[in-house]
Amino acid sequence: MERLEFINPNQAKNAIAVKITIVGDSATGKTSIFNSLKGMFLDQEITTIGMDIHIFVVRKDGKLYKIIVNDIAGQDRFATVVKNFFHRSMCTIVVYDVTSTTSFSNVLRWKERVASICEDTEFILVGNKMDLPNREITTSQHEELAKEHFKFAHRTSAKTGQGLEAMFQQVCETGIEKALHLLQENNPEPVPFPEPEQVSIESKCRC
Ligand SMILES: Nc1nc2c(ncn2[C@@H]2O[C@H](COP(=O)(O)OP(=O)(O)OP(=O)(O)O)[C@@H](O)[C@H]2O)c(=O)[nH]1
Ligand SMILES: [Mg+2]
Repeated sequence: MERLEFINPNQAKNAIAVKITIVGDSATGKTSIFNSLKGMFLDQEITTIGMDIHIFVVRKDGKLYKIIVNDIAGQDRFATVVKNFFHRSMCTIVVYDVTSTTSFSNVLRWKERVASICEDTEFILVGNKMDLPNREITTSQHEELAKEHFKFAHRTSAKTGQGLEAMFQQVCETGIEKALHLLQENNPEPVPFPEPEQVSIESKCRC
């Protein structure tokens, strides 16, 4: 996979928008994953209210893409309102915390919630907090769930940065592929006009 080049967001004129959604239980580390990618992991908990947005601009095959990440609040009190943010997600990350069996058992519930609003999104599974010693979810549990229900799967640590770049690269690649596909569907190749001789009016005129 060719490495993506990160661009200053101020130079993102004409970039193609790629919408990414990240869901999962509260405190699994969704916001921390993207803060860490921006180089600012925080140890204290700052729960997301409704939704946070993270923006990255990347270049791939000479084209610019604006990766817009909708970082959805995991707390139940936001369940009704956050549904509105799932529309047109091109790639959806479902996160669990590898030290929390509850968050792991809620993974499919989150996937279903998004799929019920946005059928046509690709799902990527992420097990986060791999730096912690008290891991509850085994590699085989992670792989089994991934094999049955997800296009790709990763394990990460927002704290140490483990696995983050590979995960983000795959998320971007998957979202970009979807965005290009949608663009092509909405703007199919124009049908070429027939050659002038084929539409000659003179040739049919009997007056
Ligand atoms: N050790 C460790 N702690 C982490 C990691 N990722 C996140 N945390 C911590 O977990 C807590 C919750 O992280 P958040 O990123 O706020 O979780 P969230 O999923 O965005 O939570 P909501 O916004 O409530 O949905 C914070 O105290 C983070 O510092 C990780 O990889 N390792
Ligand atoms: Mg958050």
